[in-house]
Amino acid sequence: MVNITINRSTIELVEGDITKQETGAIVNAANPGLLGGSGVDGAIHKAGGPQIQEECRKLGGCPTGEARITTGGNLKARYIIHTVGPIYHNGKQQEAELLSRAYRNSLNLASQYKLKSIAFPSISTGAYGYPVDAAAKIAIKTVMDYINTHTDIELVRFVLFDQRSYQAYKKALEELIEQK
Ligand code: AR6
Repeated sequence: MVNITINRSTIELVEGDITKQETGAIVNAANPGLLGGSGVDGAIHKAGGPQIQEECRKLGGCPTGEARITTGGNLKARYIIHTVGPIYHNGKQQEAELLSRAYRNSLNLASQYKLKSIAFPSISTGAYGYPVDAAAKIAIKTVMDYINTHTDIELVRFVLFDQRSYQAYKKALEELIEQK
């Protein structure tokens, strides 16, 4: 586990399962239909129960880079923020901007709901194929920029599912801190 405080907020990196988090919200790496899928999306719907799918159905989808919110169902987290990262093609289809927007819009929603803590998975780096080293830099940089200008969210935790992803985020965090 790594953590660092910037401005009034802590960024934390842990290796683990996002469905077990007790943060105010956990973020789901969803698809534009919001009707469930594999990976972290499948795990969240499975652990949260069928009512999440019911709430998602009423939302009518979510464009790439945007975010929507539902309750946490049976999860410990009070809310689930569903965001849609980009599918990685060649890096020239605005993937970086769309990935950054997915993080930023999720943080904005957490602020709107007055949440003090939020947990993110590594958006887009599974089925959507975003190279994890590049994605980690964008994720951490976007969160750093946000907490430098907003003080309401006290804890932003990245929950990385495997050692490879954890190491990529740790490296990105260390490099971005050095540049400050
Ligand atoms: N906790 C934390 N991270 C997890 C968990 C978990 N329980 N399970 C998987 N991961 P992915 P994407 C990691 O494919 O690339 C879905 O079908 C996983 O190891 O879940 O944004 C959606 O419906 C990887 O590091 O999301 C979309 O269609 C990371 O989460 C599509 O996949 C993201 O992998 C979204 O693809």
